[in-house]
Amino acid sequence: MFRRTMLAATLIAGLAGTAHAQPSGPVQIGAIEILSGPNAAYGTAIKAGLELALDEINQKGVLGGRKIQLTVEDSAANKDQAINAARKLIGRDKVVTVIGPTLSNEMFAVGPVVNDRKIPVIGTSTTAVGITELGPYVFRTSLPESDVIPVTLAYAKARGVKTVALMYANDDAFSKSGFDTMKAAAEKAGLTILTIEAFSGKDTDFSAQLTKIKAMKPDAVGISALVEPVSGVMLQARQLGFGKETLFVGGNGSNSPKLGEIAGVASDGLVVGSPWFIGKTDAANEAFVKTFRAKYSRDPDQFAAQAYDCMHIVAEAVERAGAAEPEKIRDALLKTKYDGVMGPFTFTSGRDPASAEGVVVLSMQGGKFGVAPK
Ligand code: 1QQ
Repeated sequence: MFRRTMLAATLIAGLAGTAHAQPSGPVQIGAIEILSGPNAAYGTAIKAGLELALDEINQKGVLGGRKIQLTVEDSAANKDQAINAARKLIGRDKVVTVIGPTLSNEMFAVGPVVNDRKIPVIGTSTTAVGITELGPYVFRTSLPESDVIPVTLAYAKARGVKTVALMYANDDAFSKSGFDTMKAAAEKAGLTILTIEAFSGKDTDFSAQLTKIKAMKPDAVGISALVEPVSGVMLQARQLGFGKETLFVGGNGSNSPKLGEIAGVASDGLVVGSPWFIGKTDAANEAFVKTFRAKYSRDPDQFAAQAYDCMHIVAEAVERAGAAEPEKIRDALLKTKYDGVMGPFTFTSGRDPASAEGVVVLSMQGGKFGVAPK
């Protein structure tokens, strides 16, 4: 009995070891991103960043000239669709690494599935608490909100903010986790929380919450939500007469040019902490912005920049792994030392970004992000 179990275990281990090794041909990498629906701006930016990096990588190739083939699947921000995409990428394309998915909400569904197959899965934009705890194959290159929000709130405090109202979408993992982080960071910074108002990410009417908040006259309003509801909140806040006396504080969901596209100057003054901004003057970033503009005739955003670095990080890991094998790529990823457009990058042993330095506070000015005034 014991022997038979051992034999079965060995067979299974053997299969698991060889099923995804790719000894020749293009190295298959998969990505799961939101390319349709209301959150498509995030995934579209990420796809653009990945593909720009891929152009550069494939000029030389990896592992002695093999190309990387990237297959990008649309999740439409839907958990089931994201899981199906992962199964397709693993079963059909035999990918050795998965990049994405876009939302923490999706990663909580997809991470365990890919992790069970012992294939590295790397979020470039997942910022909730608990992402990398999903398993030893789950990585992220995005700074968690818990590293960024305290910097944004310190900025608010320096601007004289003492009281704050918090608003959040209670139906996706990122928005809820970002809110928990905002609340804890506000308390730690000694700010007084006047009220907490929840809404659904699908809501379009925030007037009840905003009317209540306005009467309390908070110095700041913190909003943890994805970009569509944040845009809706900003548009309605202006209609209800919120002016410059109130500082609006967003999170990673707000850090998209989509905010300006939807809300225009109504979003002016909203601040976000960001690990990247377009005006970074180092040579790597200037080259990235230039080539991105040349390829796509538009500006990159934070999501594109993070994805661009992540694709390079994965390609380098494949190279150092010496083989297109998930297990070896995982080990190589852990030893990453990459100098990219986000700055110097290494992983913690827990597979999160090691350094939270370089967070800049941005604010909306004329419907676009710039460095926030002191
Ligand atoms: C998350 C996020 C989103 C804003 C990414 C688009 O940070 O889901 O974790």
